[in-house]
Amino acid sequence: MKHYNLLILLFILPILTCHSQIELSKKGQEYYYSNPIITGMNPDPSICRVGEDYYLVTSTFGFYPGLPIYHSRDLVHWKLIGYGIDRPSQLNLNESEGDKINLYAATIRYNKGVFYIINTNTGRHNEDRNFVITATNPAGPWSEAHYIEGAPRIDPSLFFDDDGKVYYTGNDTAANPVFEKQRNIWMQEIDINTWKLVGNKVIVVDPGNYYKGLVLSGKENLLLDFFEGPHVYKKDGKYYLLISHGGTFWEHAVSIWNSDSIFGPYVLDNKNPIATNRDFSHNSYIHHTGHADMVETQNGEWWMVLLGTRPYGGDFTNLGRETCLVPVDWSGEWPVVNPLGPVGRIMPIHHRPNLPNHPWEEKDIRDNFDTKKLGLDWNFMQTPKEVWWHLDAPSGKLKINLRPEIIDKNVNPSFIGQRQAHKNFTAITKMEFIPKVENETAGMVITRDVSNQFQLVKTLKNGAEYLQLIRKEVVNDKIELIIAETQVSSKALYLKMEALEQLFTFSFSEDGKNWKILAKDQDGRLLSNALGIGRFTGTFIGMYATSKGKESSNSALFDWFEYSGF
Ligand code: 6LW
Repeated sequence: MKHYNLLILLFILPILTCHSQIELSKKGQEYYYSNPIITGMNPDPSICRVGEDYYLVTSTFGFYPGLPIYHSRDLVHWKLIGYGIDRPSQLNLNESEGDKINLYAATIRYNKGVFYIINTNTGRHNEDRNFVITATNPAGPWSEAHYIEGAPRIDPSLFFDDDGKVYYTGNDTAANPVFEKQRNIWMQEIDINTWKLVGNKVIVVDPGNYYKGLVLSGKENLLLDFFEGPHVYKKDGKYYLLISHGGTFWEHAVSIWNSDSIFGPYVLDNKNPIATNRDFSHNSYIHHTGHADMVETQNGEWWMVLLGTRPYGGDFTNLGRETCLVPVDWSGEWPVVNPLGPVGRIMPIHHRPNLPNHPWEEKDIRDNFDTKKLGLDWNFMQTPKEVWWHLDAPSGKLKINLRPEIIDKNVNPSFIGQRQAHKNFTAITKMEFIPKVENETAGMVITRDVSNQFQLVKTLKNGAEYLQLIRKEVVNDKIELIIAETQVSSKALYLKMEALEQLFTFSFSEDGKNWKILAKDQDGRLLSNALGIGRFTGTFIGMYATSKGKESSNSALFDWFEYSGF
């Protein structure tokens, strides 16, 4: 703790206050990095190393393209290079059962020139919903999905043993559960030529045994709910099993077991959990930490990536579960997380990996849509069945067709958005749109998953063009309220959303110079996971057009979109 206080004094105190991400001084960045390392909805991170390059994948649920692939050379600076799922032929995100939303936690591994991602499409009704995709270039293209029969539930992982055998590890409900939220960890050999599970399925960790007190050592602090996110590592001839537990919210934690043989028996490290912030207060800077993966650098250091959230304005996490990084000392039998202390805790800043600093070029905050393809940051909800957007290069505008779909569950609406990645941000777009009939609407939307949202949209009302701010809340029912509206006349409208943490301001301009506030101090907690909405996902902001259930030949043109945050 002494070391940590010194650090705060020297390197960050000056600029801690208003920034959503702890901003380190230039000097500070030479020695330290701040968490999260990838901001906005990026949960369940999995990582692998190839030479001096690191690749990381996160969960994306019903958003398309799915499974973003990030690249780094220093574990601190990450660049989005592509997606594992970016073709409708690979899998169909529109298959969604109830609120089960598609792509849960994935694992990325590299072996003999091939990258492997194993993942679960929870939207599929039947059993075989775990699949593998492969690629030789991590930026893609990735293969079609190879479904694995007989692989239940979620959080699949692959382990390539040095005898050439490959093992599948995942979680599953217990045949005879001892307690409600019991999830066992199972393992089975897998043939990566046929994608068939071979040999016996072995329960390698059964939390029911701890519940029944059959196994004592290290049980004290072991929250037994929801054993998930398993990964196998081999070190000094021993097999290690890293497992997350406690559920992905305030009790989230990570523990580790080891064994001399792949199928166990696995023994629990008596210092578990090895990583958790569950005893931190709810308004601590980073919380909910868990669902981890580990990597050894080319210099023999070990590091852990895991999800974490940044609650603000109370127990509210608008940004969803983000990706964090924490140092690991694995010089002994067991890995020790954040060895310099506080041990096992994930802090806002840590000292940097012993790797050459490798920042990527700054991203331009404005997208002028003068490219042939949409930028990688842009996502859709579910898999588009038809191409209803057009990048009109000559005019450098993005045209979005009005379609009957509205933003809702299991729908692919005319919404193109990107992750809200900062607590404080400004987003502006220039839109040209003339509504012809009352149900035609277009503009800007910020939405938590596909439910709670603010819509800053232009529409027709009593024959006149209006700009409206609509607050949509999905509790038991959908409550849509027009918070404010004003008549507008110009074809081109500049729309702006600003957030200072949970305080939102919505403005517009008809010339891009003179701005008028339509509504301010709007409560942003609508977009947090507080109301149990979008617990797994996060907040997206973007461009939207709809004709609300009716056919339309109309479209909206977006000249540019700007997003900047701090
Ligand atoms: C992920 C699992 C989890 O697959 O949430 O709460 C799922 N825990 O580990 C989606 O993030």
